[in-house]
Amino acid sequence: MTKNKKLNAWIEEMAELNQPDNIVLIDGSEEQAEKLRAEACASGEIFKLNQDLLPGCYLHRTAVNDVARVEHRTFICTTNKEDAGPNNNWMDPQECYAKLSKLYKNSMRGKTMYVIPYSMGVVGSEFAKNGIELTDSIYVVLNMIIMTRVGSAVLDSIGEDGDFVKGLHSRANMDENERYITHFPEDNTIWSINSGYGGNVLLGKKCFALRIASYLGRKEGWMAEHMLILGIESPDGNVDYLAAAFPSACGKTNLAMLIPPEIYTQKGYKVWTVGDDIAWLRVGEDGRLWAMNPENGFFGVAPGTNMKSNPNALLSTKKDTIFTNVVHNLENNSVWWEGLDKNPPHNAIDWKGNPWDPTTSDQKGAHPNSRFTAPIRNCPCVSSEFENPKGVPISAIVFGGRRAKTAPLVYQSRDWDNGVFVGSIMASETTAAASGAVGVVRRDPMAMLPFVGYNMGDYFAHWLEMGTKIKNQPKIFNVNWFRLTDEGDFVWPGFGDNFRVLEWIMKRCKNEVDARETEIGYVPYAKDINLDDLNYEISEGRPFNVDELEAILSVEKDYWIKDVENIEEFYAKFGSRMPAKLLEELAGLKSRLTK
Ligand code: OXD
Ligand code: MN
Repeated sequence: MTKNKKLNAWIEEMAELNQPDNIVLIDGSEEQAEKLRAEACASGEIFKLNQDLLPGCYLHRTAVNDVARVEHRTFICTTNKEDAGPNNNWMDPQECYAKLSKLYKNSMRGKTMYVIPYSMGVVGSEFAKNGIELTDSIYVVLNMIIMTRVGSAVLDSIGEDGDFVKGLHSRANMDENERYITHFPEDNTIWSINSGYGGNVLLGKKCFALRIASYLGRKEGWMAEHMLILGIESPDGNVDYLAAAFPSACGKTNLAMLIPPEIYTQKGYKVWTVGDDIAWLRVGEDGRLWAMNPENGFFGVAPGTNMKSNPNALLSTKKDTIFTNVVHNLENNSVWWEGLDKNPPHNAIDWKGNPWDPTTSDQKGAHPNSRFTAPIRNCPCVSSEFENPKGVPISAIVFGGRRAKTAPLVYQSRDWDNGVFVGSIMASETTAAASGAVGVVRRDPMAMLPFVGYNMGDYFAHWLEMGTKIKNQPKIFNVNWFRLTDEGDFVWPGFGDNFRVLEWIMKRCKNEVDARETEIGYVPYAKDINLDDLNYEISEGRPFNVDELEAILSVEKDYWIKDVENIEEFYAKFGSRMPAKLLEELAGLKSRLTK
């Protein structure tokens, strides 16, 4: 089937196991993609939307029991359990292969197995990596064509003896009790079964570009991170880049495509998007840290996306996009979701496939995790450097979380090691919107808890080790857009106004502004965050002002002392794999707070 013997043998072996009726190689051509779209429309797997309103756009609905990533069914299979660490579910590789082989057996009978050659990064470039995904789903093929670079050019780049990550996906019988998302980092292999949901089946994304890539990065001296990448253009035309990690539901996609307040755009400031979810970071020849986005599309959450919250994301979905689990508006054969606008359709089908009318139904029309899969090239603010195979040089790394009180609006770490500590203690509090208790602190180091393909203690050590290799280190910051008043209102306006904080961060990187040294790091003086033209009412009749700013820049020791206890418990889970340096950082923080 290809020039690569190892690849051919593996395809044969997987076909023998799954017994598809046909095998089709995805060549990346528009003709082939169009044929597959027609086939999927005919079978009801996707629906063609109004091509005048949404050219090239389709709608898909997953099974109702299959709407999100399944962390409890996600496994890292390393020879030694310790290497997967307490942050991962573990299975012995041979045991897992044997167990899943039974589930895959004959699972593609009567179906076609598609062979998708794909590249994470610009095809054939030095920092790109190749993968092959075998799947029985046209929906997966069409999504992979948007999310990655797919086709024959990738096979050419793999050549006769090149390496590739082997991914096998079968929908099998969609039994959620037999759903497995498994990774074999020692063999560059991913096996996914009984799911059709993006995060579980688009194997280039979380499975390869984070879990397998983080393992490879440690071995090869680079980093795979759950980070957006953006560029800030100043009026003089200079662009500085930052990479930022946030847990889910913290506005990562919004920040990646932020539109600065008018007082800045009038002066000529702009934000350019390089990526919204994943960054691969390497040390460049110039001793700086360079970041590239290995993906080619956005797999964004639809609800809440509108022309106010994120016009660039919404505009990205106006053509060549696949919508999953949103409302099907039968009035004009388009799509709708909660938070799009105030005009829900009355003649519609909800995400479960049932007739839906918002005036009579108390159910949401779109699933809260409904998605759009859109090509990055559609984004009005896509960076000119997006296709640069080397990526962009990073001036600042920004960590963030959702904390009602503890973390100030922004602070800067003392140095790289302290910055690694700041990333390692990242946390979010659960909100009323999420299931489970409200206000519970969930630690999510570097937003990578579900995505590190090995022991988190070793991951921290790798971050520390990388610091020793970067001559011109980026500065490391932490932000918290989510401070609440005692009444539960957001103090900071967020969205585009977050640019005011990014401006301070960039000034710190250029040594253009002073800061106040505190127990946790460097915090801005309130006068140095530009509040010009900021019109925001925290609650009715309570305008945001410099006193409110002072309040959210304060370091509240009692909260921090409590947080230290929680961090101590969290660190203890990693036992002897926890780097001594981070334990020292924690002890240092504790002693500064209790002095
Ligand atoms: C995502 C996630 O879908 O982080 O990007 O869950
Ligand atoms: Mn993500």
